[in-house]
Amino acid sequence: MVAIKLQKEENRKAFLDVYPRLADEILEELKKYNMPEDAYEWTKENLFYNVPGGKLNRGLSVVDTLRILKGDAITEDDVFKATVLGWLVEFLQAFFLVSDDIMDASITRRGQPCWYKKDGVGMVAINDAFILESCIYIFLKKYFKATDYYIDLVELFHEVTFQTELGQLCDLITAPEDHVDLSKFSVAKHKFIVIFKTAYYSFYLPVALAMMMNGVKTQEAYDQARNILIPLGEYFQVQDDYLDCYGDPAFIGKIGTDIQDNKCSWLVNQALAIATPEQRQVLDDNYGKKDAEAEAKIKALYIDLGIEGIYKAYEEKSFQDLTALIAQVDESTGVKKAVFTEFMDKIYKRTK
Ligand code: GPP
Ligand code: MG
Ligand code: MG
Ligand code: MG
Repeated sequence: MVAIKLQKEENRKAFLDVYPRLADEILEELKKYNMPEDAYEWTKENLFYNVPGGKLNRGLSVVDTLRILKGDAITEDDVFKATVLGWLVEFLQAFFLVSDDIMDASITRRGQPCWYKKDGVGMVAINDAFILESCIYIFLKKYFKATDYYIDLVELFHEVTFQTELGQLCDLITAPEDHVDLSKFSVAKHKFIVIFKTAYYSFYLPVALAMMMNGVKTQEAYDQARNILIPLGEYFQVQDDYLDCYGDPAFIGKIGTDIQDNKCSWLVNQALAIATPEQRQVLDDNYGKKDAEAEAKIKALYIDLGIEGIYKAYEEKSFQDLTALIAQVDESTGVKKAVFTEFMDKIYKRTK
């Protein structure tokens, strides 16, 4: 157990050590273009402020998955390439988070002010997000153009980006700032939103990348992986919704905004399902208001409704359902059960 933990720490450190080299490679591109000094320094800060500094779950999962798939046959070059792909998932995530924080009017992220909130940044952050996205394709070309799966990687990043943007669209238009209408919410709507805005890029993408690297070509294998990773990602985003309200901002590194932002969160859907007409009135009157007092009324109602208990029960049931799904995996197609249990271990009962 201790040995496994030490190994994990070492893998994480090795992963982190590659980042400065990647950032430098982007900065070299800027030098080639003779970018003015201030734009060079700006981009340097963008790269170091927004890409590293997260939990790195998504990025590390590419390397972890490849290790499981290849076993002892894994080479140093394999680990390096998987590390690059892992960082590309982190670039994608940085592109999404910088943008999402503007759209959600968030205040902090990863324990520091959101990038757009920094003095002098503001809406330049939108273009900075685009730059982070472009980095993905610079690296894919640089490190993978010579492989027979290069186009598969490019298409996968494009497809998953599109899916995430569709999820974000539904998230946003279900939560208009100027018009609260809780009848727009439903458990089914929530499920669609979270699968698209989170599950594809956070869970399916890292595993599919490692499978492509390992030469897996059959559709059946990718379908099997997707059938487990999408519900796993759904569970992960329900945790995110829960932590938005109940997490400790000092620990999760961000201040929750879902109630004031009128979000179709898992919590409000649970509340809507069991509220009496009087409690429903409290929800209608206070949800989605940019006002701390109204937010406090919603939180008090969640306590009356026992929402935390409902969440704990959901967490248990999800664990059992996912464990059952994993048990059914047919390993002969080119996936391994351990890929999924590894993910489960990373996120089950997470508090950040
Ligand atoms: C998480 O939603 C979803 C994303 C970060 C995807 C954003 C997609 C774009 C196309 C910009 P969230 O708002 O609940 O995340 P958090 O709680 O971390 O702000
Ligand atoms: Mg959001
Ligand atoms: Mg957000
Ligand atoms: Mg959230």
